[in-house]
Amino acid sequence: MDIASRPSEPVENPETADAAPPPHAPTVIRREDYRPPEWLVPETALDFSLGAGETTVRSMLKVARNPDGSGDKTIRLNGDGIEARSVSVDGKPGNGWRMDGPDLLIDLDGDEHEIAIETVLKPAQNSQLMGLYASNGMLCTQCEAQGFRRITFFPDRPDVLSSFTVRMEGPKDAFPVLLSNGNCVKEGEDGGTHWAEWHDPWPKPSYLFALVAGELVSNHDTFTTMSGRKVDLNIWVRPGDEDRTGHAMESLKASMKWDEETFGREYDLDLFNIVAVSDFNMGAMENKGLNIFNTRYVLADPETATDADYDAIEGVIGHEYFHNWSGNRVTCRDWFQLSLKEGFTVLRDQLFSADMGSEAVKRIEDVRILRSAQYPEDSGPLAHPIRPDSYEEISNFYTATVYNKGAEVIRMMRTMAGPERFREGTDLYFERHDGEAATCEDFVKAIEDGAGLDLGQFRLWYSQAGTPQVKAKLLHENGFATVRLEQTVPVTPGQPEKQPMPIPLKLALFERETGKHKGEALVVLDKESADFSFKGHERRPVLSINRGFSAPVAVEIDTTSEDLVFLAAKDDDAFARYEAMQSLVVRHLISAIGGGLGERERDLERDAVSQAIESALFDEDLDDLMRGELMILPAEAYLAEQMLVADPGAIHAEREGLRAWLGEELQEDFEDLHDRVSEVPYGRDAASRGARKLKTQALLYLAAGAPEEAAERAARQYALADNMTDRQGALMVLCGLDVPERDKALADFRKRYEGNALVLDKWFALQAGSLHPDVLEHVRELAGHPDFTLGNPNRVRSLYMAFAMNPAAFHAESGEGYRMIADLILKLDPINSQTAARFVPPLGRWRRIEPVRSDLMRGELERIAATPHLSRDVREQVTKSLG
Ligand code: 0A1
Ligand code: ZN
Repeated sequence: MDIASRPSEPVENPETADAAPPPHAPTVIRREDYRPPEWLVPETALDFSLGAGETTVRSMLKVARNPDGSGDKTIRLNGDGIEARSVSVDGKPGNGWRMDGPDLLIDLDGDEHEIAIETVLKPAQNSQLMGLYASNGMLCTQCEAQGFRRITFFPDRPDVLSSFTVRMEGPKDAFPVLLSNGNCVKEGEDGGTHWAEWHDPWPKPSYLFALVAGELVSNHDTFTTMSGRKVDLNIWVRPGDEDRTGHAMESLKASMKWDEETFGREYDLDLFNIVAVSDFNMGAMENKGLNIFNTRYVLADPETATDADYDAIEGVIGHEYFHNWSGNRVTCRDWFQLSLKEGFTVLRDQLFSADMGSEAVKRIEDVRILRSAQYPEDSGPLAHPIRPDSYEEISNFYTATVYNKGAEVIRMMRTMAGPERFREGTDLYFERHDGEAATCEDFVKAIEDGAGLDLGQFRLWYSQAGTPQVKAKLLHENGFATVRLEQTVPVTPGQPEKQPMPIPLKLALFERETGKHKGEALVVLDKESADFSFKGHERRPVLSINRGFSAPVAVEIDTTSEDLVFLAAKDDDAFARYEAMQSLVVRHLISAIGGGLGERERDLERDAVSQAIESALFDEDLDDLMRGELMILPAEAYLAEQMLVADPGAIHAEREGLRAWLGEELQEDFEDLHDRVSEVPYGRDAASRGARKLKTQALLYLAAGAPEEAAERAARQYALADNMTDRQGALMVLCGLDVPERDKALADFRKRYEGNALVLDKWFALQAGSLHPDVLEHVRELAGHPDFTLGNPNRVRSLYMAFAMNPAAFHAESGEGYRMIADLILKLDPINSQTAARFVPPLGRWRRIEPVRSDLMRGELERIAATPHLSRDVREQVTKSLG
């Protein structure tokens, strides 16, 4: 390749230099500014000479003018922190190239050219974990959303699909395994160096490119697809970890089968590789044929992984696999369409997990995540529609809104169409857009056409942010039961006015005497208010609404505690039953927190809650997994959501006070329950998992109401545990108590799992998330622990995210919790800005917090904002949080 040396510093146009924006002026990218690419890249050949210290990348791009472009002769090749060592066009050292900030521009006269570029990377110094980086001795890549431009210059946008051939060579001892997308087509060796060439037959955008090189071993299996093709499956891990890959492999095969049966989607390569890496910013990545996973979503055995870990692995393996169609075969036109692949794929993974286990429990878990993570986002300064209109840093938009609310929006379409017609819609979507970079509008249109729905007004769910609030009231007259519904969509940043949305609500009317209803109805509230009448109700029925959580809205029902107790005991929709229980508790806690309860009222309300919990404890028709759900008190974040201005101290005190009261009141019941479930032997079946869930739930109540009894039981549970669920549950309870058993168990845990990074993460998280009064001090000490490092996102999250999500500690009146998180953000930003930015939203809640804490929180945000050289990630989040 010809070498044409060029200066690599940004070239400034002298005429516009004065007008150049100040260094920190944000560059806002807008959805409405989308233009098709001027140039396409039908073929890409990459050649890597691998080394952790230095890797050389030679790229050869066949580029072709886009007939849909405007005819601009300049091709923009994005770059980020890289320099071109050489550039040539059609075999000649290029003269016509120049830098525009980080991007490389070349003027091209004809319609087709070959561009060759050489870059040199330093993977071991890449602490951002975007692009090519070193992790635990191996080299791996992360390119979504804009990491490919840290490897080589390229039109790094999802609507440029290219057919990739990748050659890599490197020392065989350091990198015995060489992987990339697609199939390995050639390999060879020469002395201590070896090489492999991979070809991916499916054109893809650069964000789906991946490469892995390192010492890895695989758990190998096969899967025969619905058309009879045999696919080789490998899960690659560090030597020694292979015994913990069985569950991931089972989950993968189940996902492949499920997608064939449920969505008619067949895998399209002869090989599917998964690699587990220990340094990873997110959960996992769906690179074509070569998924890269955070180790925490791969490795599991009963001794080191909890039931929740097993479930998460199944869900994430499914999620990444399902992206092969919803994301890879049909990708996104631009990053504003992120929910096209993420919302849809989350829905697909939710349906998969529901089919693999308990549908009801899965639904409750999904709603719990939505309410504690997405609702606060939707009501805060960072609120955005599931299809945002603008961004500064796209990494900040991998949010609960785009993912989880995105899934709820598509689920509503499925609810309105019914599963069969919805499937016709998704079939049409895949058929129409296979091989394309599509938009959310394309998806809605395909569902509209395929399922036969009118989704005209429904499109508002894509453009309006904010959680709709629905007020429901039941009127009863002359044998008619009328459900009166009213909606408001709250104002959100940049959206002062809202239109009513179509809200599909499943409802049922229960007869008090029989405890039965005559069938479920689906009503769609598409105006500000509407009445829905049902005849044949001689006596006033009990209203059960938003059954199955048919719409992601907040419903306020004008009803009595008595009716809620009725539904909590009798509703045949598991979600609605859970919801009634939650409403009962939420309602009581909100009035108690507001100080508006007299002693007598408080006693009455507490009695109602205890009655509902008791009915859950003793209902023989309930399985234990569901019983466990009914026992979980509403999260403090969700309670805070119900208030215009929240006092986190009061919320915590009331919630824990209620738990302590229940723990005392029902002490014997909880002890009996703990005794009963402690007898159940370990198994992966639902009954055994349910027993483990209840074991820890019972301990939590006892810890609040009868701490000594709880400490003894938890210490015993810890000592006798033959699995991580029991051991972690017991340790969590002990961590919150000021008892000698606490330190003993913590020391044992650390020693027992020496060298296991994922379990050590739990050790950090349990202490940072505990109810212990000295958490702040513990966290400060743990930050100085030899095993703590800012270089590993899992470790950072295990200490600091657990802390930021621990309301009592984070919201300490002194403001020390806020200071700690702000200090972390500033320290982490230069190392890993993407992860640093994820810690801003907890501080961003200041407007909804009582004045003293609110000032302290805002003060910390201002301190961050005043710091020079912030990353774009942190700057965007902090500025918006203050704005
Ligand atoms: N598409 C992935 C999420 C993902 C996004 C960015 C990443 O960069 C660090 C990594 C992963 C998914 O939805 O699973
Ligand atoms: Zn995804």
